[in-house]
Amino acid sequence: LANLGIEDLRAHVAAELARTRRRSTQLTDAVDDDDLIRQHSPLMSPLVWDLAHIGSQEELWLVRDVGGAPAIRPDIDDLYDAFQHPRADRPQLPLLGPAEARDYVDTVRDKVFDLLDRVPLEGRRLVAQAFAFGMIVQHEQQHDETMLATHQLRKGPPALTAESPPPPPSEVLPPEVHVPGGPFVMGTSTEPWALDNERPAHEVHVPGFFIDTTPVTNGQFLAFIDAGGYDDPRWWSEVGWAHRQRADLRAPLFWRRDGDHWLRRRFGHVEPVPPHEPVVHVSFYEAEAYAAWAGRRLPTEQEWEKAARFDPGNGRSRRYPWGDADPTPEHANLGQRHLQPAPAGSYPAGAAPCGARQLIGDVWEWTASDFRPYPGFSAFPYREYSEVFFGPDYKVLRGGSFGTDRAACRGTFRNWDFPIRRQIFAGFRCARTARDEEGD
Ligand code: AVJ
Ligand code: FE
Repeated sequence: LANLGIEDLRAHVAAELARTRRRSTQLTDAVDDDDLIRQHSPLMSPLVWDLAHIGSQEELWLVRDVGGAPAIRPDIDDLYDAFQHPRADRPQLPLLGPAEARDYVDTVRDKVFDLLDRVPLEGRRLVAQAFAFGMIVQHEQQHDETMLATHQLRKGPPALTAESPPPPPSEVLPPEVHVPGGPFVMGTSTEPWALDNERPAHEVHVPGFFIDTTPVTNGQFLAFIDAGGYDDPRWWSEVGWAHRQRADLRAPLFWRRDGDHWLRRRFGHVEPVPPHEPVVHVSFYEAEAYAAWAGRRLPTEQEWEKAARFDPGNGRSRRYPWGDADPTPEHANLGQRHLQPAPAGSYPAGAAPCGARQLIGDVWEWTASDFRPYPGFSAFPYREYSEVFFGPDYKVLRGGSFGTDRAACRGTFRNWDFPIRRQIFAGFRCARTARDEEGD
């Protein structure tokens, strides 16, 4: 992207906007109007809110800010401001109906395509102007993942279809891989569409550690359940145990015991829990408890990024585990192509230099770290994107899931959520500090 000429950049942005809108349309056309305006869980907005919010942000950031054009619908700004209304309250608002919301996002998009043809994307303004378009693509993609989570919470017959992921290669992988101690460059100052919280690039010193080759699987997580892990406060932090008690947690969200085995609900299908698939829909607290039971811990965000990006051959940090090339379907399970994680050990072409697999795609991975600014952080373009979330309340998740688009996922990408959250497509892998005799 950084090396594209201006016309190529315009064409790239136009193609990404169109590709993203096709996904939003699929997610909202898959159900009827009743279903679009209904709230499927107090944790989520009605789908029709997400759709009009996508248009509203696009109007604010592109049509008005970049284009300097007058407002199309100044009357609805407040309805679609996520800070004004918590998700649980959104169904009570006088929202645009499904037909109005579709008309609105189409109107905004027409103006954005006009703007894209005439906006100067060269010189000093290129970075800010092009970034605004990239940010809007990513924003819509993020809401497409949120809408996918709403689909997962929705009761009733399946509305979405997708191919199963390919089977994993039949090799025996080591359970963990080593990452050498020493400095590495975390974050980025050059990735064109990186958001403010991924910036700037900075050197960090990370002592040697081991990290799981793959995310923790359902089969491994079942062993924790069978060993009474949910009933043993030894494995849980104090706040984690309090939450486990209050919320009566006994298994990942969407699991149900059926005699002596477990079933899970996945986009309207009920099926036996597949043992080789990465576990998904667990909170940070459950991930932390599993790791303690396994005699290990969650990786810090620094460890995760070093495992994913550090190339010991030349000391550089890669854009992705496999190198600097943009993701393809051979590298990672991204983009809602498959509506489930691929079995552990899949995607050998996406392996990191350390040997870890599936760091990008499949499931978001909880890290041990709070969401904090990097040294030298500066909010861009708004404090509300990241800065207001910094602090101890949110934990960082890395790597993206099967529901994340490649435009909204990089080796440097940082997601964050409350540690109790389970409706997101989150799993984890474990780590441990290298002992002295294991070298650094
Ligand atoms: C980065 C995924 C936590 O969905 O709350 C969407 C992204 N910000 N609209 C979210 C976002 C504003 C954000 N996450
Ligand atoms: Fe948003």
